[in-house]
Amino acid sequence: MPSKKELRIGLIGTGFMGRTHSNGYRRVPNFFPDLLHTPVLKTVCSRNAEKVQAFADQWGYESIETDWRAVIARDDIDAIDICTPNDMHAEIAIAAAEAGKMILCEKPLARTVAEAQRMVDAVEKAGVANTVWYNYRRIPAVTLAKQLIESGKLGRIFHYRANFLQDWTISADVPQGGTGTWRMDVDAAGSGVTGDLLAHCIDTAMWLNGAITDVSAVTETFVKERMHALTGKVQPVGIDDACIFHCHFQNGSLGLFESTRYARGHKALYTFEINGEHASIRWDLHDLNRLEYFDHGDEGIVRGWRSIHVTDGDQPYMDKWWVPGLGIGYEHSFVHQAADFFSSLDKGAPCHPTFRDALETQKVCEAVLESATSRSWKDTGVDTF
Ligand code: SOE
Repeated sequence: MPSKKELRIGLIGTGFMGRTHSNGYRRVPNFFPDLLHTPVLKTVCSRNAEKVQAFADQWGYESIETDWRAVIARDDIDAIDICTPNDMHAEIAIAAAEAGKMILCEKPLARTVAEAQRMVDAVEKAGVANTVWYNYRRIPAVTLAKQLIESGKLGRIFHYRANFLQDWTISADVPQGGTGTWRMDVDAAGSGVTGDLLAHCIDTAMWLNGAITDVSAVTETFVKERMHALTGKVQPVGIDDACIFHCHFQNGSLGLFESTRYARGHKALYTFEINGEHASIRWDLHDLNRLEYFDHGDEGIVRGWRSIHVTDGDQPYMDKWWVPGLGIGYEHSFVHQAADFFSSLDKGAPCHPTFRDALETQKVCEAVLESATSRSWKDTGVDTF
């Protein structure tokens, strides 16, 4: 058995995503024992020393830092994992690339295409491994959808439809900015639901169905002013609370996307449906182990939607987990992403989505926002994915 290669990780940011990534790293050696690379949780960084120490104790990091620059300067760190608010992604990633570190960056890659482009230039110039945590690709049922499409079972694709619905910002008392609510602050986040939620839908859509070439969008900001947690003042809200767009894919199919944080009753409902000439598929995050599949080739009397419980060892990732019939959850998508990153290092191959892939998603997000502002169709500039 060849000896393991340690990948010493420096995690920057200890919020929700810091926890999902840490859990991902911790599970990989248990469930993906054949990988040559193995994570070592070397250090974790956040501004508050007491809080970051508690995080390090809880998740098993060997040390703490309170300045991200110190993490990048350390010789005993191989990979930087960026889990900060979006406004820090570019600065940290570019500094990490210049220091020769590998980078795993939480989505969206950046606030703007210009920032994302600088990040791509930096990692490609430095030649460092890089990936972006668009985790939903790694849910086995979603990966199975990719396999079905690639096998040609759907035939020509006509329609791609996706929703990502939440309801946590309906109250006008939710502040903008600060810990926990930075997603509401346009300076920290770059945009609202477009960059936060539709970016997931766009990444999955282009992975499954190819490039989105042009878009027409509407956005709305329902609550126009909110208290800013950092200044204590009521300030205009700069993010999009809801966004609906339709689009063309390069393969000739039509897309329809909706996201909002004002869909009362929906906490995190991500769904998509794809209609092809021979078959259709649909998926729902609330029932994430299932892929719904309709095959027009089935014999007429039994033709109908079948519900595939994606828990069999022949199905993507499932040979790593329990026994057929026993499902897995949201957190496993991050375990899979971490494992795929280590596997790509074992093979010397890129781990998709790379920064360059995520730049293309960023281009679509930016075209969506520009289309909504200008009330006109916009080309995305994406021609391959
Ligand atoms: C927002 O509420 C959020 O946490 C996103 O930031 C995540 O990317 C998404 O997966 C769930 O919702």
